[in-house]
Amino acid sequence: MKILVTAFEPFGGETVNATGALLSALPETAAGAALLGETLPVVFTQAARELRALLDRHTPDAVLCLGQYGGSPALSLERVAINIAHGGADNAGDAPHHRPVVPGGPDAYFAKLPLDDILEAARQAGAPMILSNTAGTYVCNTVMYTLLDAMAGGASPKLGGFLHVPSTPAQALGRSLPSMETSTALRGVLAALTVMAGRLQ
Ligand code: PCA
Repeated sequence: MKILVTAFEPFGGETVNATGALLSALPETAAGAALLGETLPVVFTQAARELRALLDRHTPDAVLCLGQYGGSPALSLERVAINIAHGGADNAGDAPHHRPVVPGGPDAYFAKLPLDDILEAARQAGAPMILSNTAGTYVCNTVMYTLLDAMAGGASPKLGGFLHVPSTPAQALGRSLPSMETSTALRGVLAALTVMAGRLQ
């Protein structure tokens, strides 16, 4: 059993992405599932392309994509991805305006995750996690939409979804920005992965 976990490179002028430390801290397995860590670029088109290539290369049984959302004080488990790429310049200077992620694709996809079980597992692990009803319209939403579109088209994962994580305390220094210690965020990520691995058995 293999679970692909993706993180992102830094963006928005920052030197780190909170998901990078999480990826480095991941154990090799969770509840019997091998964990494969990969980092995606914060570039709309390239991130989508690389994610599809990773699905082909690793044929994972499940995928959990991680992204940083600096405005949230809690881990945010995303319910839905929409077929819109819209926002300020990505790391390659692309600033899409109301552009579909997949031309002709469905308006939205729901996460293929046991949301309630993951929220409860995070609560028991002592990691603040909420259910979010929007992953935004930036690169994270594009990656979540692309993942679920690939799954709808027959890609290998049986489970897949997205978790936004807050900034780290180091990123929030001197700013009025909520943050979460990586150790706390990691407990939430591992809770999610453990639930996912359990569902795959
Ligand atoms: N967060 C951005 C893109 C990369 C990341 O870590 C987002 O929320 O779309």
